[in-house]
Amino acid sequence: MTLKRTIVIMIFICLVDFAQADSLSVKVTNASGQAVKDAIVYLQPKSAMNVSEVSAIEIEQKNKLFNPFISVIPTGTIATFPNHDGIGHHVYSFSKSKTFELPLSEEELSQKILFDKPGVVTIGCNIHDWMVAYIYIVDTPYFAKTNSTGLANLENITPGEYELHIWHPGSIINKDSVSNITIAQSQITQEAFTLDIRPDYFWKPAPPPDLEQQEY
Ligand SMILES: [Cu+2]
Repeated sequence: MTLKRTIVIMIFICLVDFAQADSLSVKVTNASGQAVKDAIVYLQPKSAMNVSEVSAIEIEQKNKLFNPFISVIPTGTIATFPNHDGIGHHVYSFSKSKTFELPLSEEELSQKILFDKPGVVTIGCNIHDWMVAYIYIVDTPYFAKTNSTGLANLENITPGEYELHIWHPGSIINKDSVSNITIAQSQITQEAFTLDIRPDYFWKPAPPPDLEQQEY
């Protein structure tokens, strides 16, 4: 069920003419004013821009959970999904940006998956329904994830016109919140966003209590 509620966006722009120039600091809170961690924050350039060099990440399977839970990566990143549990996992995604499947295995998988299309990829496990991870693929060198205080910092930004995107899997609008922003030379820009989070949103996936000790 999708509830349509307005995202309240409060923008404070603070200009400082020294220290880390050309940077953007974004604070994300929920409707109650609490910090929202693991929100994806990125600047989409309005003209083509080289994405940073190709990198690699690991999404491990440990204690019947994916770790990390939420990742943000540039297009061209390669991911591996090592299984440290010694029990079978069957990793898959049906998302538009990347569809793949790593058949049931108890081994440490070394298969490389290339993420070359922007968008959100939801990763699941066919054996353990609660196992979920999100990978957000972005076509920009400027991206970050909010920390436990709801803060994300983007640095060394080329001055210019951008779209500022904010995304969180618990967001009621279920898509990016987008606004236009100008990054000016030698300035630190600060913005604050309020995201409405679904009341039933789980902040961290967990196995059902009665299954936690079960060996399978
Ligand atoms: Cu599993």
